[in-house]
Amino acid sequence: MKHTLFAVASTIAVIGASTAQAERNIVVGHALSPTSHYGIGAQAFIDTLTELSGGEFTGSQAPAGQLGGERDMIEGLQIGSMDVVVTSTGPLGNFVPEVYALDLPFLFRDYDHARAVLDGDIGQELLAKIDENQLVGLAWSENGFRHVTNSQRPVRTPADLDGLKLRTMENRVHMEAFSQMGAAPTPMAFPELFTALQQGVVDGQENPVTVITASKFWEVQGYVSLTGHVYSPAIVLASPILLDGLTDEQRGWFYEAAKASSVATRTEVNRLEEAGVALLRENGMEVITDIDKAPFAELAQSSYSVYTDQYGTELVERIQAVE
Ligand code: EAX
Repeated sequence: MKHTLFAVASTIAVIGASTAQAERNIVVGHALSPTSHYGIGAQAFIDTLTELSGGEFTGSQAPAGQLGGERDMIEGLQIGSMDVVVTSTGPLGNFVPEVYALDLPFLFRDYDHARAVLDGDIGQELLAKIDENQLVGLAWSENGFRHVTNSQRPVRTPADLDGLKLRTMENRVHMEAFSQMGAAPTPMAFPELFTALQQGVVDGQENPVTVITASKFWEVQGYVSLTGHVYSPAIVLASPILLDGLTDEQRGWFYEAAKASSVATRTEVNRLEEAGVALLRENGMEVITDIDKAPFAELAQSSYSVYTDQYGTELVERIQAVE
C-alpha cells in the first residue's frame, strides 16, 4: 500500500512540475523579413525572454505581415489575438493620437536626438499614454529616417513630387505632409505595398533604408531621394490581456526582452545607415543626395496641426529642446 501511495504521489509531483514549467509560446508579429532590423529585434526579444524565464516562455516570429498589416496587428493586441508586435508608430496614432507627435516631419535632428527623446522622460510619458489605450508599450525601438522612392523620376524639389501617387502609412500627419509637398498620398498597409508598386497602382513610397533594403524595393523602384523627412520610431507592444495574466516577475521578463529587442534593432539600423545606401546603388537605384530639405520642411510644416490643433505645441517644443 505504502509503495502505491508513493508512486501516485511521485506521479502527481512530476505532472505538477511539468505543468508549472509548461512552455508558453509567445508569437512576435511584424511586417518585415525575419532578417530585417525588426526580425533581428524580434529574435532578440524571443531569445532574451526564453533565457530569463528558464524556458517557461518560448517564442516564434510571425514576420512579413503574415498576421496582417501593422494596424491590424495593433488591433489584435487590443482584443488578445496577438501577443507581441514590433511595429512602426505610423498607424499607432489611430489608437493613441498623442503619438502623432513622433511622426511630425523634420522634427528630429538626427538619430542621437531621437533616441535621447524616446529614452528620456518624453518617451516614458508616451509609453504611459499608450498603456491607457488597451495596449502595453514595452519599449521604444527604431525604424529609421524615411526617404522617398519612386519609379518615375529623380525627386530633388517639391515640384518633382507634383502628382506622384505616393503610398504613405495610415498616418494622418504623413498624408497631410505629402499632400502639402505636392504628392498625391495613398494610405496603404505595408503588406500590400510591393504589389501596388509592381502594378503601378502607386508610383512611389517612403521608408527608411532599412525597409527599402529588407523589402528589395529596387526591384520596383528606380529612384531614391534621401529626404530624411520623418524619423520613424518603432515600438515593441504587448497585449494587456496577455500581460494581465502574468506575475510581476514574468511581466518584468517581457520588459527586459523588449529592451534587448530595441538594442538589437538600433544596432542593425546603425549598420544599414552605413552600408544600406551602397546596397541600393549596387542594385541599380539612382540615389539622389543633393536635396535642399528646407522647401520640403516649409511645405510640410502645416501637417503639425494634425497634432497641435488637439494637443498644442508644448510637447513639440520639449522634443525640439532635447539635446
Ligand atoms: O514598420 O508601413 C511602413 O511603411 C512601415 O515603415 C513598415 O511597415 C515598417
